[in-house]
Amino acid sequence: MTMTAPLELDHDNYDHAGYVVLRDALSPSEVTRLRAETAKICRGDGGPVDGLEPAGPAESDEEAMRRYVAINFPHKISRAIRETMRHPTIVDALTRVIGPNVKAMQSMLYMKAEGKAGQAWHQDEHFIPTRDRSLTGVWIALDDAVVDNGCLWVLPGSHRPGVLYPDREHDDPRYDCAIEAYDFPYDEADSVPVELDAGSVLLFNGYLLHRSLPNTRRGSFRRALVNHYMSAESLLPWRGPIPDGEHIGKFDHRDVMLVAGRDPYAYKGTPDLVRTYLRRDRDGGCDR
Ligand SMILES: O=C(O)CCC(=O)C(=O)O
Repeated sequence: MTMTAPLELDHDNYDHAGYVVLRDALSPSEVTRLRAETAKICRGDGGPVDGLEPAGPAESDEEAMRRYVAINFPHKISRAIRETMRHPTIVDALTRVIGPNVKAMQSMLYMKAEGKAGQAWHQDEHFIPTRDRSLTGVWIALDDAVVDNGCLWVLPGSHRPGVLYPDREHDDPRYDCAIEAYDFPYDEADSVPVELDAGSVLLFNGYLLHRSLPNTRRGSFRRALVNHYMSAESLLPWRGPIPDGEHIGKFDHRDVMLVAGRDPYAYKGTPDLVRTYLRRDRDGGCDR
């Protein structure tokens, strides 16, 4: 892991807009390593992934990656991903927006090949509720992410009221099966695409409204590693989205990884609860 100089982080702008871009936070070799890891995991050679069919010897890495939109909790099987979650440049920025004590609780690895759906408007705190509103997303581009391959879009400043807007199921074919937020006091016309070069990072507040559109670029992928963090001081009453629907860690989800400072709840331990699994793909229908 290369140690890079801390990047400029304009705190006022982060507080105002709800997000900041860390340009070239990862080196080209770190991106190359994560791309290779993505192919290995999709082939079934990176460790157990619930729902994944191992690729045959005749299948190329591209074919293996094209089969799936995303894999949840890849850090549970991948050292390269755990190391990226502790990347010094990213952790430095996190300590400046969250505080000295920071833990990670989830990772998602997107392949998002051409034709794969995006995700409707949502706020990440809806899915991962912290007690102190410290949830912070770190979206790492592993390919250049632009509008036509389905980069993220944000509604700047939408985190500021600290309100979780209503949500509902939807039938919009542009988006995957996850719920959509609605009835928020922002105009979609004011949203902005966050185009990133591979290796750059979008760091964003857990209340920020964001979405992504489908990948419509011929033959492309829009790979990204997305990790979530919060203050180590907060309990995490998170019903983890594990495939069998069990509610894990009802009051304080502890399958967490400390990335900075100290964990005041270390005495509770960090049980290994969550498994790596394939994200449900709209192609298979949204069984509602
Ligand atoms: O990368 C995407 O397409 C969606 C990611 C997202 O919305 C999230 O991580 O909350």
